Amino acid sequence: MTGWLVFLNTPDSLPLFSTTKRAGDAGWQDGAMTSVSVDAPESLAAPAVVLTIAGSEATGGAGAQADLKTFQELGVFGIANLTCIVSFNPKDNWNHRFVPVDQQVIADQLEATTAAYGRESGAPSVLETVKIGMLGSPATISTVAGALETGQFRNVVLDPVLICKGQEPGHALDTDQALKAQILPLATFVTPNHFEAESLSGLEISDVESLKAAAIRIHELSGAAVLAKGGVRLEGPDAVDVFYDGETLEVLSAPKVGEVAVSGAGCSLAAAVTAELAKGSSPLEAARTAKAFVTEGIRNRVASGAPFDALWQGGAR
Ligand code: PXL
Repeated sequence: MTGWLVFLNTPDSLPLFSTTKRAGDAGWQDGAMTSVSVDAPESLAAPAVVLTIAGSEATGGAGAQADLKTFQELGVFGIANLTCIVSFNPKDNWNHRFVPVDQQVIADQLEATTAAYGRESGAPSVLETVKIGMLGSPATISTVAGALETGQFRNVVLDPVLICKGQEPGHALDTDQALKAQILPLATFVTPNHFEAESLSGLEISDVESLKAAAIRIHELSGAAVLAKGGVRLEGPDAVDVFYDGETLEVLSAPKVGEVAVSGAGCSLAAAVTAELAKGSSPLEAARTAKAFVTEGIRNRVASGAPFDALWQGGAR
């Protein structure tokens, strides 16, 4: 097969390499481009393709940015469709400034992604695994639920972001209720933190036994595999999470790294589960790998001028 090295007509642009596009393909006839034929391998292994439907968090610790970095580290091709933009406010105690993306723009992103990588797209690696992060409003929840209801996704990993670090609980009850009613039943894997596990299960969680009870309850409510995170919230030397999928109940435990939650840990955990499921792991294997990935990311966390550290996805390298 022949590939094409393409140079844009700007002196300092980098060469772009494609093994699948040919000079005559639509979009490659622009007079601003010149192309040179080079040899390319006969076939390239197509990486698994995954999508995150999530918010942007401007400082790069959480949200879609954390998801994409996790996907890249774990060897899958990551796509992000943005639902909102969060900019912490350093002049107001680093509280969240939240701007939703227009519903039509969310729908447009989903349409483009499905056309490029969905079941009907002809892509060598079909997009069947999606992670749902921060949705932020009932309107966005309805738009995203509509996309999930088309049945194009085999794995739907839900990080049920009910509240971000620093936010007051219960600030947006209508959003929380819409998430429980419309998205939770469509999930195949859910990763609630301590607060979210209490909210979804209706149970108080104070130790490993109550975390197990909550994981079982959330599985009963959703039918999904559950990875309920005790994190730094439960007392003791270890960060303890509970996995339950209706058959296997397993406590995943790793020594705590500090006593303060790190930004992006929840996003990266769910993104790592997503990547591993897309590569063919079982839910339990995906949970174990994700826990190890996040533990290393926290161990190698990144400090900044913000009053919280960010997980480093390269920590496991
Ligand atoms: O960590 C939860 C989270 C998810 N997504 C976005 C966020 C946050 C927390 O700040 O901003 C976009």
